[in-house]
Formats: sequence, C-alpha cells, structure tokens
Amino acid sequence: MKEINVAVTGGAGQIAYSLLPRLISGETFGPDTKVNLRLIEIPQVVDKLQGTIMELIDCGFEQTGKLIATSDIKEGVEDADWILLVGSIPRGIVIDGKKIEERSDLLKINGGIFTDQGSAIGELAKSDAKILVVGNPANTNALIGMHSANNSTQQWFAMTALDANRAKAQLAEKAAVEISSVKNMIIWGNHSPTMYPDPYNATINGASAAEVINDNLWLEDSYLPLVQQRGKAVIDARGASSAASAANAAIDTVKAVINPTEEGDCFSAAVVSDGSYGIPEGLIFGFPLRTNSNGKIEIIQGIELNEFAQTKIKVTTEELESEREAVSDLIS
Ligand code: NAX
Repeated sequence: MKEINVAVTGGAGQIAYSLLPRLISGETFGPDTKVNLRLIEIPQVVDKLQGTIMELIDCGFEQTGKLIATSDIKEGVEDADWILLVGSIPRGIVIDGKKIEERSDLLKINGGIFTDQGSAIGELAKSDAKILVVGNPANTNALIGMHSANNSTQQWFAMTALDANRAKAQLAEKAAVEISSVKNMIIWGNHSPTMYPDPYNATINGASAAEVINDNLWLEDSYLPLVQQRGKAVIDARGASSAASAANAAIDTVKAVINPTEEGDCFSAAVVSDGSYGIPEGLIFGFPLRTNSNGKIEIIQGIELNEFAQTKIKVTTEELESEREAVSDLIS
C-alpha cells in the first residue's frame, strides 16, 4: 500500500471526532493508501487524544497507519502530505479576564496560532503539501498561515464546502429534485455571513437553478440568508456548532482536490486570488475551482456575474479586505 502522512489540529474537538475515522478508513484517500495520522492539540488537552487513538484502532480499518498525538506542531507536520487546520480559539472564550467577542480580537488571537503553524508547515511539510483551514475565521487564518509558510509549492485552502453543501441542499429541496441533480455550486468570498452562494450559476439537471426555481424574490430574500445563517441556525437548535456536516465538508474538499472534477461541475473552496474576477490579489477568496486530470487546481474562468452577484461579491470582498487590514502586522 502507498503511505501518506496527514496532520489534524484540534484533534480532540467535535469536528475532529467525526472527521478522523473517515480519514483512515480508505474512504478519503482510497482503499490502497495507508494513512499515518498525527493528531495535534494544545498541551492541556493532548492526553485526551490517547482515548481517541484507542477508538481509531478499535475501528479496525486496514488503511490505518501509525497514529500519534502531539502538542508539538513541528512533530505533527513533518513530512505531511495533508494538513487539516481545524483547531482554533472560538468566539466567546475568556482570555486574561476578557471575553473575546470582537472579530478583530478573534482574528489577532488566531493569527498568533496560524503564524506558528504556518512557519512549521512551510519549513517541514512536504513541498507539495495541501493545507485545508477549517478553523474560523478560516479565510484570514489561511492568509496568515500561507504568508508564514512562505512556500510557494504548497497549496492553501480555506473551507467553504459546508456552505456549498448547504446551498445545494436548499436548492434541491425548493425544486423538489435529488441533491445529485444540483451542480456547479459556487460560494464566492468569505466563509462568513457575507458569502455569496450563487444560485444563478448553479445548475439543476443542467439548467440554471434560478431559472428552474423561477422565483427571484425567494432566491434573493430567503435563500441567501438561509444559507448564510445556516451555521447559526444549527447552533441555536443543537446548542453546539456544526460538526458532522463540517467534517463531511472537509472530506469532500480533500476528495475534490485529489480527484479530477467532472465536466460541467466545479468545487468550492477559498484559495489565494490571482486577480480573477477583479478580486484583489492575495486575498483568500471563495472561487469556483476544478481539479484537472494532471492534478492541477484551477480557478474556473468566464463565469457570468449579474448585477446582483456583483453587489454581493463586493460586500464579501470588502469584508475580507478589512480582515486583511486587521492582521496586516502578521502578514507583512
Ligand atoms: P472545538 O472547540 O470542539 O474543537 C477545537 C479544538 O481545537 C479544541 O480541542 C482545542 O483544544 C483545539 N485547539 C485550539 N487551539 C489549538 C492549537 N493552537 N493547536 C491545536 N489544537 C488547537 O471546535 P470544533 O467544533 O471542532 O470547530 C473547530 C473550528 O471549526 C472552529 O473554529 C469553528 O468555528 C470552525 N468551523 C468552521 C467551519 C467551516 O465551514 N469553515 C464550519 C464548522 C465550524 O464552525
């Protein structure tokens, strides 16, 4: 069997609990790949990972390689092929007596984590490593990590696949079709309530989803907020943030990156902007992506953006620019 090394931060968190078995079961990297898994946690929590490792062993998957738990990011990411940065400090945590509520404070605190993790990845992970940032604020954490890594052959992504899956599911429900009929779902911009899930370029059985649904009022006034606020709705109902669906979206992203994209479809993730669609270069921005047959990831060009789309994309771009400004000292 081929062997790969996969590192996951936030290994004791709730997303990781759903994610880890699926990384070592053959489902994600294929039945012929043995996965060596490094679970990375903060020192206060790292011992708990021994229990997780026992459970992973007890799953009995033949694709399971060496399992380790560590609080040392360098040990975790050395020679890693894939790094899933799931761990981050949540909003509402109390640090030095102060409750962290402001997005700018959250950006700075997580920024500190992602500079260290980024430089370890840049120095020690494989030269063709792929890095998926799940921990929020995901786009700007990825921006900081990528700058600190300073390794142009590695590739950074921030996760918007959960938003895309949510966006597809709502279109399928409204149109009363199977979810597999919905393709080409693009999440433009930030993984935040300013994201733009694009119903005009999404397709249902090959036709524009907006035309099939034929109800622009619903699309613009109900559908958009429904998708943008879905994370909050899950928290309100469950008393905890999305975990199984977030883990599933991380698996979907890895599979989308390592397998060629079907003709007429795309996948959603945020990557560094090369100026496509007028998005300022260097921002980590949600674009329509495809993986070519040679494994190269490309931003799909030539997607038409109507006036409504342009207004929404402007808002999410401005938010990402202000996040970049808030962490400018970490990326200069
Ligand atoms: P949990 O709080 O259950 O777990 C996070 C874990 O990360 C904790 O065990 C913590 O000890 C660990 N951690 C913190 N700092 C670390 C560091 N420096 N190194 C290693 N581990 C560290 O959160 P969970 O529900 O698993 O969510 C994880 C992150 O995903 C959060 O930031 C959350 O906001 C984000 N999400 C992102 C989504 C997306 O679509 N991009 C959707 C789901 C989720 O909200």
